[in-house]
Amino acid sequence: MGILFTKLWNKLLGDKEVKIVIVGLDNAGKTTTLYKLHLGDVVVTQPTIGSNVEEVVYKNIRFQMWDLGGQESLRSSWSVYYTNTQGVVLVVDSTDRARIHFVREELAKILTQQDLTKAAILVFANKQDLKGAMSGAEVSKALNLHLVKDHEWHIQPCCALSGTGLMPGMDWLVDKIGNK
Ligand SMILES: Nc1nc2c(ncn2[C@@H]2O[C@H](COP(=O)(O)OP(=O)(O)O)[C@@H](O)[C@H]2O)c(=O)[nH]1
Ligand SMILES: [Mg+2]
Repeated sequence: MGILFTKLWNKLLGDKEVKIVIVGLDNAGKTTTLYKLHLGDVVVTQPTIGSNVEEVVYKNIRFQMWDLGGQESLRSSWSVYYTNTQGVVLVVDSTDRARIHFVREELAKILTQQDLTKAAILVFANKQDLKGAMSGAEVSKALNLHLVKDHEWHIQPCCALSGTGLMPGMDWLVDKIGNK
């Protein structure tokens, strides 16, 4: 996966500085996804607001990741994190039907962020290996993605544990960012 990814980035992005944020509720599979991409060591940073942001810098790309929800103090500082972000990866636990409405609300808030008006949104419908997981179409519907007209978005079913679906999703995102 690492080598493929390198080729992809080299082809599309050159030396351009890129920032991608990975968000989702706790337990969605964000850390698993980031590690599965084999980009290098993930560094946990301690921002002044006191919340953990995991970060990996890979070539000219900065990935930052944090949990959505439960941290009002973080939310008020979101704009700090979203500055210069070209791509957002939203990781969803497709088996977590009880909290999907919460993800929808969080996504709606993300989409209103001034700093993200041009960002492409990739949604990973994760944990497709588990019985009872919502399909990509179901997650899409539950998140009201069809109502999102002012951002480019894409939904990708995946299994972060095995890596299935991760590259097609990142491929889409890189393509969108590279064409900007
Ligand atoms: N079955 C299954 N479990 C997964 C998948 N992705 C993540 N997990 C598990 O879900 C739990 C939470 O994953 P983690 O990456 O820590 O979530 P985070 O809180 O969003 O960073 C861990 O036990 C992972 O092993 C997946 O695709 N399938
Ligand atoms: Mg995590």
